[in-house]
Amino acid sequence: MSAPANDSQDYVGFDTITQQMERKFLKRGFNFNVILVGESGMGKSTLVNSIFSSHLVDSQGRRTAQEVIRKTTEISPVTQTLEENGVRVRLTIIDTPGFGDQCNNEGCWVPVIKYIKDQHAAYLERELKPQRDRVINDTRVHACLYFLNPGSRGLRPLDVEVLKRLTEVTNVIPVIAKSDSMTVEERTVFKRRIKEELVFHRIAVYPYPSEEDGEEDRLLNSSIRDLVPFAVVGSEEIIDVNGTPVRGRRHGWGVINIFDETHSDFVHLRNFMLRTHLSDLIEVTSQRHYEQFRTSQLRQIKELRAQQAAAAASGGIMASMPQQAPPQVPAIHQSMA
Ligand SMILES: Nc1nc2c(ncn2[C@@H]2O[C@H](COP(=O)(O)OP(=O)(O)OP(=O)(O)O)[C@@H](O)[C@H]2O)c(=O)[nH]1
Ligand SMILES: [Mg+2]
Repeated sequence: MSAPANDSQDYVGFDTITQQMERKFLKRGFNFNVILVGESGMGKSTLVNSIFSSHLVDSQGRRTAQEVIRKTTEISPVTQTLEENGVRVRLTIIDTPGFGDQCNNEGCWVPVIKYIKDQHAAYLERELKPQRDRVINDTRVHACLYFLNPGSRGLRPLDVEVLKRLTEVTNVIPVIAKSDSMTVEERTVFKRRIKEELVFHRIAVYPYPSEEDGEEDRLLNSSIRDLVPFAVVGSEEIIDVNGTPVRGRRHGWGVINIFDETHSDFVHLRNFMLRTHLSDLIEVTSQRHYEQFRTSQLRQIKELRAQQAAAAASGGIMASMPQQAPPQVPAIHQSMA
């Protein structure tokens, strides 16, 4: 620990708490878990690899002609530890198979919601163990990137169904997939329509308004809400543009630089997720989504225990009456997708 800035007798030293916390945090690292939801081929894997500048998950996009085309076929979490300036993040990307690809998409969201609730349940179980682990491995989903099809006119009925359910259990960040397929005007109209439809269907996407927010946070969050849904373009390819390497996509008419703010909202999305709201995404998961799950689970257990106690008590009074089996307290977790 570095020496206190002020060594006088009157200096108490509790202002070093931030340094103390930082050291602990650096030693421990942290988990960040992101789920990708959207139709097959919408560029989910490519975008997340672009955001983290690493090839974390397989994308259909081939980086060499020899590579085979891959397609995500099951919910597959991939964890990797990334390090930047001494800070370690255990990043888990949960890639989900294409959504809405079937003729009948009824219930196609069930496995995704189940996965998210399973992680809450696993955390609660570890938290309630008589001998808890000092640090609970956090597999709870902190953010969901929801990919909207740029070819649709707005939210489709399936999007509404899925978004309603997803926003109840996690922080949803909607993005317009492959936005390079739209003109600037189309993108503006599409964004406006999505915003209106989210309000109409009462779908609350992240970031949520909070009374704790100061003026600065309010301004930042309002500028982010203006951008939602983020019009993104992803690429794992480095293209040479007049001798300058550019991460982008080559079209017949030119090259899209994914980092260029006039071409897409990619940089805004990445800054928002990683530079300004990373800690808030984790905190809100714990304080809002997990807390709701925890409260409802513990309430259910309490009610069942009360029923058991009542059954036991009435068993004493009505000893002569035929006995019914007492209700069982369930193991935590019902996947109520
Ligand atoms: N035009 C355009 N194409 C993209 C973009 N992002 C990815 N692609 C291409 O779209 C195809 C599918 O990309 P993936 O990232 O594998 O899509 P996915 O959503 O992960 O697909 P599944 O895993 O099958 O669900 C590849 O050929 C990518 O190169 C984008 O922003 N714009
Ligand atoms: Mg994929």
